[in-house]
Amino acid sequence: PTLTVSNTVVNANREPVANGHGPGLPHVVRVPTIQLTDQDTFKKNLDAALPIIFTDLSIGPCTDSWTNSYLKEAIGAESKVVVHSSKDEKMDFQKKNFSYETREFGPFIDAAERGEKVYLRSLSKGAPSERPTNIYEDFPEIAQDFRLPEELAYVVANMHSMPLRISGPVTMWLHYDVMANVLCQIKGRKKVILFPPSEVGHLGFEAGASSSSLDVFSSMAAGGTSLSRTHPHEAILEPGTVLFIPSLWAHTAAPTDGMSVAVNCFFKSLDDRKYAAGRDVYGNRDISAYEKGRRDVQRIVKSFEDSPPNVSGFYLQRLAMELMDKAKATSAS
Ligand code: AKG
Repeated sequence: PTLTVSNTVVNANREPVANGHGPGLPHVVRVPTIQLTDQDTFKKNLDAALPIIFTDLSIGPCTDSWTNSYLKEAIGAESKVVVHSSKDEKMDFQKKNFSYETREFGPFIDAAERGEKVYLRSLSKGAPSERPTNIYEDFPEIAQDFRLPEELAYVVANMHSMPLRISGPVTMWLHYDVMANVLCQIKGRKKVILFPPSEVGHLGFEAGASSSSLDVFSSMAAGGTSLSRTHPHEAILEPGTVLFIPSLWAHTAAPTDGMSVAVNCFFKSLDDRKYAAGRDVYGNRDISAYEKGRRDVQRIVKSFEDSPPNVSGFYLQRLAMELMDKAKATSAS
């Protein structure tokens, strides 16, 4: 789509990363950083739907105060958290190469600091499988140190959830969220790789899944993979910076030097009626048109069941091609 807002705002320095080119390598784009000074600029960036890093926002004293010992003291070293624990550096939701473990917060954060492969993505304390988490309700002892500044008033007004994320050196699997997101990096540095929604077909997502097993960090360094047809957007997050992740941009993240502490805020960027009715604890339940579309696909497939396989295969392919043409025309418009 044509951007109607100034390029200096939404498209600032959206340039190839210097060493991102090589035979068969993907074309890596650096996510630009801007100083966000007002709510209007945030809204323009939201409408442009491109990732961008905001600096100089007042997100509260957490960037200084959230030392491990402070967090332990405030949250309680013995309070229980459910964390992902993995043998592999790269966690994979599809292959489930991690387990969910209930740990005491103190030993958990010590383990993250020692470099163990653990990851806390907080859940609602009262009703983890029913209600989205919110740091103000689930970690009130530390939440007052974190705030969303007025430049992000849109996020506050359309909030879905606010998970606390504390991790050792593990990679969050490639996934997309249906909610838009501002990822506030508080401690440690992190690299996030994001892909435009139009490139979802190259990223190894199986039908109906919002996560993929693709090892993005390794594949980016190797030529001739399916990534050579993609444009990974690379964001380096320093403590105190805030990454806007537009809805449906697949992303994966890894701390660059050990431990990471972040809070992210999922918020609605679509008309309320587009979202699936009912529960969405993680902010990644697909929109209702897609859920209905998948049921329609099942019906279509079923309607060919009494045809010989060569006939049903032929017509299912023709239908798939028709849908692909529509998808391409829509992405390009
Ligand atoms: C998200 O905010 O949706 C993420 O996936 C963040 C992952 C991370 O920061 O570890």
